[in-house]
Amino acid sequence: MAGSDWTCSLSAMHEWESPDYEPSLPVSEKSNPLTRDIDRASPNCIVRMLQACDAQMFQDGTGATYQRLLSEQVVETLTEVAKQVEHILKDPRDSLIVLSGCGTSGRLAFLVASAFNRALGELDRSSVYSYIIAGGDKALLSSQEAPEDDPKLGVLSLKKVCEGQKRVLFIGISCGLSAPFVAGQLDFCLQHPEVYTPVLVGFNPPHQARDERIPGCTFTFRSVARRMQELATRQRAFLINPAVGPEAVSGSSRMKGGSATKILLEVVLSAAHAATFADTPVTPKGLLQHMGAYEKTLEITYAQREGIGALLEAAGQSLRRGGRVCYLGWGPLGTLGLIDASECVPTFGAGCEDVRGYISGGYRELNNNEGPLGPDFCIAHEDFLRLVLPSLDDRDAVLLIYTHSGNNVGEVAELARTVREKTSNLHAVYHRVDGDTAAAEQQDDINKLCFSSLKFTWPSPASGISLHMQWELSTKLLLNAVSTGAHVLKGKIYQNHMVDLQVTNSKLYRRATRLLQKLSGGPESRCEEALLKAVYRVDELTADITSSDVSAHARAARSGTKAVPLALVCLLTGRSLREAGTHLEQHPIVREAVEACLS
Ligand code: S6P
Repeated sequence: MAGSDWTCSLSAMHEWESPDYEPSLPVSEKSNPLTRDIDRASPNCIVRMLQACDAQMFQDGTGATYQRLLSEQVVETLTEVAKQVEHILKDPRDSLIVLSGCGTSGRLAFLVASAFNRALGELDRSSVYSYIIAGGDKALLSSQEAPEDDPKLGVLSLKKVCEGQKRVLFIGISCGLSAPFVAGQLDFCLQHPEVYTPVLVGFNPPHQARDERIPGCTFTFRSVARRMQELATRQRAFLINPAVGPEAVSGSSRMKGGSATKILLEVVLSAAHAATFADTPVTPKGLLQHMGAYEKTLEITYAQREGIGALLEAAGQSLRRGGRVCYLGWGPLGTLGLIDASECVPTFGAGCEDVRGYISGGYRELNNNEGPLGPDFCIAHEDFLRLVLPSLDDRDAVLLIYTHSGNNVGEVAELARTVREKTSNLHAVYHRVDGDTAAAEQQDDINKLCFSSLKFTWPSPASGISLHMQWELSTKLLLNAVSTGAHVLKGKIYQNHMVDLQVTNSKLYRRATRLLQKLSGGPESRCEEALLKAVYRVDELTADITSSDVSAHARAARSGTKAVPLALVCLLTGRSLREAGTHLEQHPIVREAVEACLS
């Protein structure tokens, strides 16, 4: 396809909602008809596809198969949950609001809990929010996929955080309604209603929640979601689960799933804070207004789609030439840079150095529970200057990410000068309020140093809506577009699937098997067999292997690479593992390797 003339028809926007469209898959795992050809699209076209995908978040739900972000029922539940939060804020003694999730969902739990604790701090109030991320704080900055499968670990970490509390509002986030870690926590809450009120945030209807047996447990995610659904009628549990449409890269819930999580949580918590501290009662109308501000955020962000396309192209070129992409950020936008960069490793099989984030102030600014995470996780600008700058050259792209509101434009200019001595591949992305001319001179200096500068100008906010949260969402969308687009340009995606995924937990194992079925046309049993052979690197499966469970396979998969592409080549060509390995060596770009087999 696709060139520059990609247009998105109304039917393509809605195709995924048809009951006949990939009926066996939950919404969060379906492939998006809008991005079928993203692997061959131009940079501008990629941005337009991502824009259309993101716009699906706010599609009208009237008469639709699924409830949506703005559906009456969803807004009603958000209102109820906001009131629960308000109760706790008004009387926070022995009470806690816990946000928990795995991978991106845990990262957003951290980001949102931190922001609202900061807001409380500014009002001289003590913190009320806690976050839990499966695998602990190092999962904020790296992929820890295995703990996601461990419901007991989920319960243990919840008990630890809630020790001594008498009232806990627990918000469990699992975009796919699938993570056993979160299912375990929700089940524990349901068993202890005298303390815990559970809220589930995700983006599938309950009947599409994962129903796979969880080893050692009597429940599945679906059975937990069903129990919550029953209790929801009495407001003893809450389900916030609008559909936002399939992800641009199938299953990559860091994108829309993460954005929608951020929107929903912020809408709820902002409303509760306004009710408690600004005497503005929680109402569905108020919540809808907040949502409207986020919809506007998408518009303002994608109005710059050509600028985003240029950034994505620069980043893609760097990766293709073996260079690096570095995000240098300030404040929460810096945290978003750290998060986006760390997700490239599990999402695209990228190397740790391919895309890296650094934040001004390092761990002091990040303010995570466990503090500095050791030499493998260097995140401060000083670390960038010490470890990266000496070897930086024009192949590497550097993005400065900041706002004009934090009094740090001078610091940005200084860093820009230092980086410019090593590479001209320097870009600025910044946000400012319309009419704010402070720091204009320093910005001029930065513009002169940078190859491109992307300026986002925002209207002064209506009351109650934090501009900072809109800037964060805008930055998340932009960085997701840059890193996803850059890896698409590098040839990491086939159609709209990530083929080279690591099967390091049960969700990824099942996704890989399905993908092999789809791309090879073979039956499930043959595809799983091929996958296992590639995971264990054997041409014949032993009884030991076939009698092991998925968690053992996921453990084995941690030590190898390219299992899924290898299995696919074997399935498509009938070659042995060794021959398939040679084929992949000859075609290091996964998309080309697959196409060579198919042609
Ligand atoms: C997705 C990301 C993953 C997920 C994690 C939790 O792009 O790479 O780490 O966030 O698997 O998924 P879920 O469905 O429980 O939110």
